[in-house]
Amino acid sequence: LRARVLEAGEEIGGTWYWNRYPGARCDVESMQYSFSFSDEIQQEWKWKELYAPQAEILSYINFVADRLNLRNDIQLSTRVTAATFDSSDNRWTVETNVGDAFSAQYLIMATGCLSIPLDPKIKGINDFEGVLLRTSNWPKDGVDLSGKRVGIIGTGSSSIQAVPHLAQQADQLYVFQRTPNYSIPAQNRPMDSAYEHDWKDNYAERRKLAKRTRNNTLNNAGPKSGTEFSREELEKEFEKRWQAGGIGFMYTCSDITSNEDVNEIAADFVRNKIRKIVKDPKKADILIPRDYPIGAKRICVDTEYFETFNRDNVTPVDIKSNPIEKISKNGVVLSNGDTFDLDTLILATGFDAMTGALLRINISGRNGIKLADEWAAGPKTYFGIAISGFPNMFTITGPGSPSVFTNMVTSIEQHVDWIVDCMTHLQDQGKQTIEAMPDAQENWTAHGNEIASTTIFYSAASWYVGANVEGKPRIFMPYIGGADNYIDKLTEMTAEGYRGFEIS
Ligand code: NA7
Repeated sequence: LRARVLEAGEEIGGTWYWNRYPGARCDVESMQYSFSFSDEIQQEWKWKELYAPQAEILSYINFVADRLNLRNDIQLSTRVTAATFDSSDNRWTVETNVGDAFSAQYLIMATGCLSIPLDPKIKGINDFEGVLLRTSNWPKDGVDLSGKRVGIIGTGSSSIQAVPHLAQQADQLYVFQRTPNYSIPAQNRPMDSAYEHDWKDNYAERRKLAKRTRNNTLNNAGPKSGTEFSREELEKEFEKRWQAGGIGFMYTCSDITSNEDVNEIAADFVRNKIRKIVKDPKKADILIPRDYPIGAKRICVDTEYFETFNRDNVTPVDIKSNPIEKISKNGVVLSNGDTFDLDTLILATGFDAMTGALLRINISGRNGIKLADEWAAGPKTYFGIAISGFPNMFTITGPGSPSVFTNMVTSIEQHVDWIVDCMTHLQDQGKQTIEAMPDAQENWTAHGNEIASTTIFYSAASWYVGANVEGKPRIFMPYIGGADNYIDKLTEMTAEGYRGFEIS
């Protein structure tokens, strides 16, 4: 088989190419957030920090592409606009914005879970006469904000990482916050060489162990349920996790996202931390999340986010109780008439997650059915890797797979391996198509929804459930049953002769 990679960006790197705002950093440890398929590569690359910044990950991706001589197969600055399956020859035609029409037997959608940025629908946004920036497409040469009055809308992971950096430069920084977020300190530090060597000496074993966890990451998942601890003991455990840093906090106990009482103790622990860190009680009051469970929106990981509000030049602005009325040519105007004159306005307002990139391509499957119609009431997939009615099309980390709840690199590798094995199987058997059967897809989707319904995840207006996009169906999109269980089920289905697929 020959492969052609079509990429919208001017360079490779995906998320790590686009999201180059100051402070952008991974929240999975570098030693784990890397490819495992080549021991040579994982031994050779040297990570400089415990959690890698965006620029380092982008260099790593480029290093891998060069090392494997992949560039000749990649066509940059090319956005796929349509993909159409033709049953008469069982091939896909893939059209692009630069006028290509490729014919392909297999179509692999590696379009990303968070790749379609959203601008807020705020009146007058185009009237702003200052500089309008987006964390999701930051100027490549950086921006000098010294002496500037800067506003940032949004307080998700992107903003929480950017704010401490913006604050150091800006004359005044206004953080427009609709929903306060829970955030855990990364406790990032330079890579300790003994730690690096320990990982490199034990990579094969560690990678295997990581795949036996719920999130494909070794971060000391607590085996115990929160109910086995007293409140005091539980708080001690949370303190240990807080000191260790990172998303491991959300794995302190096994039921943190399913037992509301345990979740509330964790949430309260973080609220108290915010109260202690932020010296001005009025600012702290704005920044404390109260009305949704911790983890129901993706947990944030920061470096001195809350501390930054102790600076005189940083002001949190509550736009929940006093929403933005409009953007004027000078800046932001709130409903009560308060105005904030700005030189620069930054949008950190999130993404059309999981389905956004797929639905922006006009995908037509067997008998002309449209993906947009099939998913009108929410995404349906078989294992998040295939869609009924769309033969020979695969989705990498698609909705219905653990994806964003895991170390993405590992989940991507698992899907890539599965797809390659599947195509090899078809070629070996002299078969032309593979297609998920509707009932298998129904069962898988129902299974995912059923697990999600036993969790706290429907209790927040998050992108996990599509709540950040007007009119998007409220369906919990990732698979929350655990990466370990997922891969067992995928392996079992495959071993049973690709149960639930029709191969012809
Ligand atoms: P997120 O986490 O989706 O955050 C977007 C933020 O923007 C969030 O605070 C939103 O508030 C806010 N937002 C969105 N639209 C508006 C409008 N119209 N007005 C005011 N505020 C708004 O995106 P990120 O880029 O930070 O992070 C995405 C993922 O990347 C993250 O989860 C990690 O996986 C990495 P809301 O909470 O909806 O009230």
